[in-house]
Amino acid sequence: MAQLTLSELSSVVHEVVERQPITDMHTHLYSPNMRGPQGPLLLWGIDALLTYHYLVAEVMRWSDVAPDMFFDWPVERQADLIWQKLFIEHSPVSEAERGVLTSLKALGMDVRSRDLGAFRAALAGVSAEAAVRRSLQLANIAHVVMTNDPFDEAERAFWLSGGKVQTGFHAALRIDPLLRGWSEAVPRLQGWGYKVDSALGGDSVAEVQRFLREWAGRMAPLYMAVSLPPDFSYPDGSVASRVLAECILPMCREAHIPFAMMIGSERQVNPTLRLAGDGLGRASLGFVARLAREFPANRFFVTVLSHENQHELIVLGRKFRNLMVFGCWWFMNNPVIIEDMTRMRMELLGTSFIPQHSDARVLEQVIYKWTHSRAIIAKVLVDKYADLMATGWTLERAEIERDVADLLQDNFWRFVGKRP
Ligand code: RAT
Ligand code: ZN
Repeated sequence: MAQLTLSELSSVVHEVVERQPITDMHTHLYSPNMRGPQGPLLLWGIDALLTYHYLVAEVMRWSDVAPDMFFDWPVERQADLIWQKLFIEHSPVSEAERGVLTSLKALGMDVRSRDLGAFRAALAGVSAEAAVRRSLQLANIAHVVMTNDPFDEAERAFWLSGGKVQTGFHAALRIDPLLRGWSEAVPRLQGWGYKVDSALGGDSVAEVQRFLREWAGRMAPLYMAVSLPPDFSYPDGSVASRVLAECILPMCREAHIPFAMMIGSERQVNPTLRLAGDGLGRASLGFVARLAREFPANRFFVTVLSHENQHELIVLGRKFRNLMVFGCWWFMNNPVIIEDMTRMRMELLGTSFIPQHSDARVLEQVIYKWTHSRAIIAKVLVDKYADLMATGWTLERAEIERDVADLLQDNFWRFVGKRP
């Protein structure tokens, strides 16, 4: 096969990155057939896009409406305010604002009109199934991993009735209440018939294991997952440490699935903002090394929310092959940080990491999140390949295709030990 010249490099890399189907390993999307008491669990469409909690936080900086009043409004009215304040009265340069425009453009809207009513009318009446087909195609996504919470009443009924998700959608079993709210989890587990107590005594360990085994059986998750606060540590004599070591990690081994730790979220820094009210903190990652070392038969996906923790996590990735660094999570999902993190990861880990996930909560967000991230990943790759060529090293298109497939799809599937 022909060796690439330096002048061909950029266009080939960008094209390969565009064409590579994605496995989006962490989203808050749902298979379109999943329904709760209020209807489909999936969010899609213009009003959901505009009321994304990232934009709710941003509109509160310009508006003096009381948050409680805002949340009582119908979603169209909330979206109207966000459009007015963030897109009309000020230029929408933040990443979440720009993202709405990238998605609208890809959906065929002429954003020059600034006519929210016209966008609403043009995008109305699309079924969940049709919307999913369109967005996954526009974003070139082959696989979507959901976030599935057995403590969430809205989705329990689907799984308990034996529901099966649409092809291309995959479950991730999310278990935050077990590790960051044990005392509230206990009565709920008890209510569902599990014999647990607040001190994790008696049969509690076996019963939490039974809970996890049953839910893993229902969902067939690709991994188990948790979001941890910045001050989480292990072991620290807490019930959480025991739940982790005695229930979660053994059940991950039994089900042959990795455990994903998303570290650094500080819940409800401003509770009046509800979902938009969470913040972040710098974590101490010694416990990650300890877990990777002491549980070599477990595999860990890890992402961290604080900029200051990124370098430390990458270095840990070099030490443990049972640790897979992934994504630019939430407040890290901004171009300046994505580029910095992707370069740093590549310089320290080669291509043995997963550069991004979308965290999309609203379907059409996958379009902008991946459009923006693909461009950055391609840019970093061009620089790195150009540096190789400067040494006299040669590259073929197939090698670039291999590397890009590793980054955007294969590293994930190899780590979960399954074939897509
Ligand atoms: O990114 C987000 O939308 C956050 O609100 C969280 O959901 C976070 O990604 C998480 O999974 O906890
Ligand atoms: Zn998330």
